[in-house]
Amino acid sequence: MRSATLYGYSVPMDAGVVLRNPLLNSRDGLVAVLQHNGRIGMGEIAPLPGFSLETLAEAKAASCGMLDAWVTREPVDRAANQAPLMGLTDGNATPPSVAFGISCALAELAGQLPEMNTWLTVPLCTRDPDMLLPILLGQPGKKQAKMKVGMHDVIHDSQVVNRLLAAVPDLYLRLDANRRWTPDKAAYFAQHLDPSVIRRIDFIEEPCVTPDQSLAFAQNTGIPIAWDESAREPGFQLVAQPGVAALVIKPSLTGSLCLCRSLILQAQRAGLSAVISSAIESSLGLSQLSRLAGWLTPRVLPGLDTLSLMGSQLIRPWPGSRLPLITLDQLAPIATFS
Ligand code: OSB
Ligand code: MG
Repeated sequence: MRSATLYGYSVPMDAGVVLRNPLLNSRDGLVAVLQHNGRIGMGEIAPLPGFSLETLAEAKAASCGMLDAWVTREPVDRAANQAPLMGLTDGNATPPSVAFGISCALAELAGQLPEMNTWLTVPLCTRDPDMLLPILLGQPGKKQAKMKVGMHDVIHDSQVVNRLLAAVPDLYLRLDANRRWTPDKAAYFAQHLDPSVIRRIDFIEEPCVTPDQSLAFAQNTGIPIAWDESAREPGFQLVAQPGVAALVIKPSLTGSLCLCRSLILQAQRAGLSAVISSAIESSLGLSQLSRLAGWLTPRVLPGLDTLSLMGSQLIRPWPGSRLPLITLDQLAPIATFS
């Protein structure tokens, strides 16, 4: 017997520092809970306003359709059991957030999403870089952090980067400009970096407005770039190019585990690092992203340090977080399928 329930959640959020959208002050999403043969699988479906193309209402409708189809389909044969990794959840009609969440739930049911979890993430330096220092000292292995740039003037940004890299001589930085810079501004930023710290910038995500401008920036400055927004645009082709170091993959904006896995493999084959990253999921989604990263990108730390932007955790706690936990029985069921 298969059964499924779809729940809704809403958690207060202050993501202004990451999303550059101070008006978005709650994170709203869905949780799909699948049950079969005494096993349970969960997935989070949370379109991110400003990034996802689907709305929450569209995600809800698509989720209901998929859960209904799942419970009424003939009991599992071997092929159906492999559904999450066969990509049955992707398709033009399935929004990425839904494909990701339902494939996670199916993978948990089928025991295909490894439980082993390191909970490691690259810390996100949001407001005060000095707050990062104690976290970095506690990091095992390579010290690394991520910093948003492009919100202040480029002189300010370059000074913060110089200061941080000078203060911690074994620190490596990922930067993210979210396409904020014109080629001139990007060049100006690079000119104001201390030449001795440049080799400790692992990459900068999307420095310029267009991919061609970002490629030219990498080639002119020697600072490697990573694709994030560009990789989700229609027609994007993942190829090895000089100056391109990494592909950032946000599964909630991309699609099923199967699709994410094939992108990760493509990136790795092209010699790029594949970096699993948060689309500001709750602690439930983040813990699954962490498991996914430990499984498929074990040598690259994911970018999952967004839980502190939220007012609570959801269903599964993240170790060390002091935020209150909303449990499953506190959520409102939206629809039940059996
Ligand atoms: O641009 O990478 C982004 C979160 C939500 C939407 C977009 C982005 C982000 C992050 C997540 O920066 C944090 C990370 O990648 O480490
Ligand atoms: Mg980015």
